[in-house]
Amino acid sequence: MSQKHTTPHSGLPDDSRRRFLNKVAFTGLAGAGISFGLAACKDDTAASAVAATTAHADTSGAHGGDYSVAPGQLDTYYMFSSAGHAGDVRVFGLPSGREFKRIPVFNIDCMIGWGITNESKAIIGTNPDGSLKYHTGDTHHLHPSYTDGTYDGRYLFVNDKLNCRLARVRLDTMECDKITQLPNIQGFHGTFPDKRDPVDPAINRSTRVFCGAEFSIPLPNVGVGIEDEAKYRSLFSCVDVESMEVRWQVLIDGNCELVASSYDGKLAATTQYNTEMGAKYEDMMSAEWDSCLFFNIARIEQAVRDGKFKTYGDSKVPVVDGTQAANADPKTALTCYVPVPKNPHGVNISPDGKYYACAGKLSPSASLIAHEKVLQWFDGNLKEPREAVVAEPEIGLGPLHTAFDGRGNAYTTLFLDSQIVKWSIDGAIKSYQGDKSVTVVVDRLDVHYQPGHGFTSMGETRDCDGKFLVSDNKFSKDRFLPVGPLHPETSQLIDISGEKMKLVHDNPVSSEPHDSIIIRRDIIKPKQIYELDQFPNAVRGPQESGVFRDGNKVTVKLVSQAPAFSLREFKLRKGDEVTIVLTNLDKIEDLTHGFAIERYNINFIVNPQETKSVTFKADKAGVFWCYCTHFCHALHMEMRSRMIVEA
Ligand code: K7E
Ligand code: RUQ
Ligand code: CUA
Ligand code: CA
Repeated sequence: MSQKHTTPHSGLPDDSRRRFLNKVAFTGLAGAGISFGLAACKDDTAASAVAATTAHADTSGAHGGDYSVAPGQLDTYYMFSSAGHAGDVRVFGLPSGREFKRIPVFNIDCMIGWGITNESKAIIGTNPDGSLKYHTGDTHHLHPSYTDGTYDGRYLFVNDKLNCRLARVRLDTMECDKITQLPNIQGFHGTFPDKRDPVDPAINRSTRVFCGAEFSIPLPNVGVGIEDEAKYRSLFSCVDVESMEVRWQVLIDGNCELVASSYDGKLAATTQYNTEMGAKYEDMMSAEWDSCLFFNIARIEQAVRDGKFKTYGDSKVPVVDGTQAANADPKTALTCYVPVPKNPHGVNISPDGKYYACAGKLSPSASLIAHEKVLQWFDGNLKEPREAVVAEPEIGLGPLHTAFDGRGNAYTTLFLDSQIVKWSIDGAIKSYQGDKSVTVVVDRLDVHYQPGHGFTSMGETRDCDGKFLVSDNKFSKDRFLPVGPLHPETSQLIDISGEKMKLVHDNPVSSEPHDSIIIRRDIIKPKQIYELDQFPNAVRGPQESGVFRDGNKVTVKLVSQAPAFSLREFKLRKGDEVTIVLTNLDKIEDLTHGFAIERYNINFIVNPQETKSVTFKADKAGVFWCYCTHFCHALHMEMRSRMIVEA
């Protein structure tokens, strides 16, 4: 199997389409009045050096070669992806790219009954009248909990940028079990759990989740102080892994975007593209320099314990002061603002814990910040925060997110160039120190088209294995059969085990994954069957089923056992407030039943040994068939009950 590598300069048919997209992107930027000397980088310097080496067919045997997963075989990795404004989380297998499951989180899902059952409504949150508080969400960043610097298979945390919520997904059931709303902020974007406690060495696992707020708002946001945009603020938040309560927040200058956490637990980082604190995009990109902002976790928590905080509005969450003016002395500072070129976006820590790579939309470079040097600054041993930057290679246009292979290379997505650029960390550091003989950019691969995140197998852990990179591309354009105006996106699997990156295959993905993580399959230990006792309202057998009336409040308890529900029928009166409690008594793996009520807008499933409930008003008289929606048995169609509502 040989793989053709193309370059932006190769003149292959592919080229014109790539250029078209580039031009569109540039026109937009030019219209915005940007000039930052990108032309040199684009056509001649960095790119052409690599063009010479990539414009040939790869016949090297460096790559494994066989990526197929034969029928009946299992994938070697799980890939968990966010879903953007679809609001869910998706589970795929790699290397096949097959989609296994969508985990509803902030969206409503009529198959599972997410947003319909009482249990899911309690997690999502309801208004006093019982209606759902939110029906929408926007998931961007998901990261699992860590123990000893690697994934422990407990939880996955995912953000909702739209309504500022953090959700926790249990990895054994792959279901969301908690959602917390963050106060005092808007545009909750970057999300990352910590990897150990900064102080207590016995706590070598995630106990906090860090959350970056991108949009600034008046504090408190209650309709006063709206005119004075200069007073809008953004906060950085910390949520407790177990209780999911917000522990503390930090008031900062500028905004937060993406978030990273250190392996030693001492620091969290966030990129800041709006150090200008502008309310219009022209203002947000007016400064040549923005920042990567570091938080000293131990000092922040000490300040909270010492009572050095305030609160805003109704929120009880302690807010400490991380502004520059209040943190001028490094030895007591809670925050360190490291200047980086304009409008950075991604920030990712290398698997050895030494470097943060951050890169942005409006500079063709990546900045490499040394973890040790930031700690030195906090100790008072580094003059300027900028001295923590140890490399700043020019890598191409529109660099966004960086991934690692554990062999000293970084892989940055180039949104405008539609490429993955592989660069040497060591080479970049030497080059920054003045050694012009070193190679910094070692490979480039075209992707199709306009990548957002790129991420590698186990790449955000100490167990980074350097086997695969997936590029999640925002545009698929001509890569798949057209399906109307809304195209899928392209998720491309790339073998990074050899010297040169090799494109393995394309998968269409429904909009819109942002970040994903690739986990070795042995880490995830999914449950096949629930335990009856997990559910306090479980109906333990047909003998417990029946209709229980208390005035006009009626509870209907029933069980499912293929191919029947324990009640063939149940009688109600029009106007009753009905709660249906259904336990699936089947114990066989994969034997799920559904429960849907005609005309009543009720639909949910119960997995083996699971209990769910729904509450609604019996506002229509008549006979309404309740049927099993989930194919379960040869008599699945016959698996029904009758809801009789008397006038
Ligand atoms: Cu670059 Cu929300 Cu991670 Cu999208 S963000 S791609
Ligand atoms: S029935 S097997 Cu609707 Cu044809 Cu499904
Ligand atoms: Cu039970 Cu289908
Ligand atoms: Ca800026």
